[in-house]
Amino acid sequence: MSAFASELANRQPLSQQRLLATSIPGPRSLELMSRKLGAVAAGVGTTMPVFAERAGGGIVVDVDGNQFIDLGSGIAVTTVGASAPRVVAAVQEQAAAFTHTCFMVTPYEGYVAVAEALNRVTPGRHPKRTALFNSGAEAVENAVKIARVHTGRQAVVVFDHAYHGRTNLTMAMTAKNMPYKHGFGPFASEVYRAPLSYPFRDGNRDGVLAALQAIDIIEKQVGAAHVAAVVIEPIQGEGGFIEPAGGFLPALATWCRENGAVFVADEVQTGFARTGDLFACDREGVVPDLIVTAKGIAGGLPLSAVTGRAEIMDAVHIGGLGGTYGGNPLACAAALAAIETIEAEGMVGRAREIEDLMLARLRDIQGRDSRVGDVRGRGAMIAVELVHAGTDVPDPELAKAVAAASHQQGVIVLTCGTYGNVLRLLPPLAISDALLHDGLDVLAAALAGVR
Ligand code: PLZ
Repeated sequence: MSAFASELANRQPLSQQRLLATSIPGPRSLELMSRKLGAVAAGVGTTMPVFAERAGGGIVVDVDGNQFIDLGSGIAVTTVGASAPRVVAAVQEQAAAFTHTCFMVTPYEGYVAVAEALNRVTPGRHPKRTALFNSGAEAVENAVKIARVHTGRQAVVVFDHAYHGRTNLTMAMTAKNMPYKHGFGPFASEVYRAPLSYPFRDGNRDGVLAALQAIDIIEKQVGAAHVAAVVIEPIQGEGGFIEPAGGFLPALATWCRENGAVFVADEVQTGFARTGDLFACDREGVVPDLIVTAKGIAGGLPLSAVTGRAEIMDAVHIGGLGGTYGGNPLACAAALAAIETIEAEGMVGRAREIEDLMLARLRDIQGRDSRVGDVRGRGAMIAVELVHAGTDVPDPELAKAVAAASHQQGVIVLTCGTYGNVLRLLPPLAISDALLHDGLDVLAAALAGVR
């Protein structure tokens, strides 16, 4: 064992409690932040004012020894926990064997094993194939490439409030201008936007009706014969944790099947037990033609995938898909360990327990505070939409103030939403109930403290 490996083995497990050792940010974080300002491009922002040193379970420790409750999972990535034991061991072993050969040059088993695992666990029992990439955006782009070749069509339909990434094609697919698109045009063509079912704001709980409205726009403004793919997040992430009304997704999937379009589920944020199902599509039994995954797939290592019907995936000519790092061996080892962890630790069930705990606490707060317009979400993907008291007018300043106050008290919480007025809770599934309660106490106090 190397000195470093034995040091790691001897490390104390992280104590699972919130701890404020200094003011937030502490002196070492302040120093690092000033170095960041001098060295890192200004366009790369940070949510928290502190720098991380260690993380595990439901805790992130900063460089000043403060321990934060993690209600963000690095934006829904460390679902199995940061430094989950199986992931750490698998990556260490793989790093010692080889770090890279390039699958397109000298293939290796890990990539194939991840493809087999994804073909097994994603919705639908039909023959499937998988291709691996590095980021969510890259996988979304590849899903579009595959759908275009398979259909011989060009149009891509996306939805209001959608988020699909920051590359040129995915910026076009993303709805929100600031900060994602502002000044970065021109954007890719043949991307069309349809209305989304957003029960809190459109007041319509009939998902089939909402789907018919979207389909009407698709047929009238794009033309069914031109649609290569309909790409949708089953529960929207950055757009505000918007869960479409029941029936919306199945109706769209059916329309795609009847009209020769490829139905693509972007499960980059919702995948891998996050929503209390292995995939969010599972809840209504929707079987997407292609499913895009990333984030929770590999316990924090960069990996993404497109998985789908063999006849669609295999439509692309040899050499048409790839990339230097796609399916990097360390990331593949991590993914196999993360999937094993989710299955062995019963993490789908754990996500449902977290849902029950968080929804009960948040609905209680909602009952006492008319600035909480909506509490929604599934599993460990729960949102609080904040509004001006008693109205449905978004209150982004309140969301910002509550998040900042929570950060000061040692809780990592993120905001999202087209209007920036949604607090989103995305704890790792490895978090304890005690930490969740403590984190929600802090959140409740922060909300009560901002008037
Ligand atoms: N599709 C549904 O949620 C990434 C973005 C954070 P990448 N969401 C976090 C930020 O501000 O950049 C995301 C997603 C959905 C695609 C993506 C893109 O995934 O791995 O960030 O490229």
